[in-house]
Amino acid sequence: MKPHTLSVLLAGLLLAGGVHATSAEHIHASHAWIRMLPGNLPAGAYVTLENDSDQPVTLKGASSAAYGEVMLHQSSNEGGISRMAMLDSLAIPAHGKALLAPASYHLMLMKAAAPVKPGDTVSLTLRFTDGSTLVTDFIARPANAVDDSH
Ligand SMILES: [Cu+2]
Repeated sequence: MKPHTLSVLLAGLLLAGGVHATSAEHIHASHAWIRMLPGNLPAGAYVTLENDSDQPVTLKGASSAAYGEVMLHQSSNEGGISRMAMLDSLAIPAHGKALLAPASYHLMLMKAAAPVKPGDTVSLTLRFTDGSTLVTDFIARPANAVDDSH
């Protein structure tokens, strides 16, 4: 088989794969965790994202088999009133990092497919505007868990 034939075959296989986006090898996730809240309250997911590349990378959202809806939010506190706003995207600077942490940026997890307990691992697929994705395991922690990412 000529090398050319092989590459055409591979291209065909990749196309057949369809939905498989490239894995974001330039992004590294650490300290990924979820703060569980009682009842059906939405849970916040937190993670540190580091960008190894020379280009800024933009997180545009995430999805998970465990949750029907995942939204990118930013918490703020104005005059003692805490608010959450939806964000379209969050930039991770070249050779820099973005911190998703309590009282700041987070992924809001809604419509749990099944109850998630502290200690469970939930896989989230982070999506970036360059089309790449990063599958990351988040550890579920109780509501009173403290942020240890610093
Ligand atoms: Cu939120």
